Amino acid sequence: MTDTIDRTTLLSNASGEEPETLCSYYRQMVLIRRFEERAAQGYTQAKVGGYCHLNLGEEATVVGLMAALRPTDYLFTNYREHGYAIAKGIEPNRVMAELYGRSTGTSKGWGGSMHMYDTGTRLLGGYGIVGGQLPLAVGAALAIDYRGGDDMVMCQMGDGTTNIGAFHESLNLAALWRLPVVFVVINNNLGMGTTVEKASAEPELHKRAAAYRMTGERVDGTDVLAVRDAARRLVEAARTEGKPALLEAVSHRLKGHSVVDPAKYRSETEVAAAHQADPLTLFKETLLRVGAVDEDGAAALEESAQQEADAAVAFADSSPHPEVSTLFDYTYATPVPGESRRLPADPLF
Ligand SMILES: Cc1ncc(C[n+]2csc(CCOP(=O)(O)OP(=O)(O)O)c2C)c(N)n1
Ligand SMILES: [Mg+2]
Repeated sequence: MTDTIDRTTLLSNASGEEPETLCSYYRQMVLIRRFEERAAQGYTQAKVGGYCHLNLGEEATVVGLMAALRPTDYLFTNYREHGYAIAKGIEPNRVMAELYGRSTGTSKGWGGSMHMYDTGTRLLGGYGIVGGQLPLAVGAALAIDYRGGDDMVMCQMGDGTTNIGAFHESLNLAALWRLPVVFVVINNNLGMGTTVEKASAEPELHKRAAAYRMTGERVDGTDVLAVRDAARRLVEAARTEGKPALLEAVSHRLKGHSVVDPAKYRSETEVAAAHQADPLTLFKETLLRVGAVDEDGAAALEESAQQEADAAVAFADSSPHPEVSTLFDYTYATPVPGESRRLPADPLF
């Protein structure tokens, strides 16, 4: 990674904040960490199926970004979205139930880890196809522009996504039509096992915005306050002036690409550096230093976050599986003549 992170900024940013705000961000970050650990455990117990990508190490980015949005703003993400779903306001119970494939989940158990969806909180999807969310996010921004009002769209993606054709098509249209959308690249330096330097001719990803005469900024993704403030500025410009933007949050993936990836391609030094930049440790130290919380207070927040994650597991585990008869209920939004509802082993004719 080409960037150096200035640790003093987090401290000076935090000095001007209300202790309640700082504590609430810290608790959300810990909740996401504990939730993801329980999700990984559920996977090893075969309670969670399919793919499963975690936000471990990216919690400050997730919480900072979501703090910049109004509840009515729309969000599109890639498949690494459990933390976003929680920070956008979905109950952890429903997120865990979706991972467990239960009918109480955000997508009634049919979506799983990569396909959380919730109209109430305006999370319009996790997407498993790299870059699949971008054209849809631009479409949503076009709908907002067409209807009027001051909603906006945030579209999250990874660094690897910036080399997908849909990235360029989407940024071009958003800029050309002045749509209220902020694209956010989570630069964790890895697309599966490939580094940004190996994959991107311009590794400073925010600079790609220049090709579309769009604002492009880079922010330290381990600093929840810097992320929130940068996102807020860009979100408001998108909302009020129809100025789309590209924000790059430099972040760290603590574990493998997905829960089944042992990440053998990473050196010990690299993994140690990621752990040194652990946003939870950094933020807790900062909170203690500015006196927003003491050790006992921090421990109480951590304990309550652990309990909430554990409760989500209990809720998911005790929730029913969807009825097999509902398997085809959500394939199309409206009835389609001649739609096949054949189950495996059903006769063809
Ligand atoms: C169109 C497409 N190509 C390839 C894949 C396989 N794939 C899944 S995740 C991924 C890496 C994406 O990396 P990045 O955008 O940096 O996101 P991160 O996993 O780091 O959050 C790839 C290549 C896919 N899902 N979709
Ligand atoms: Mg990546």
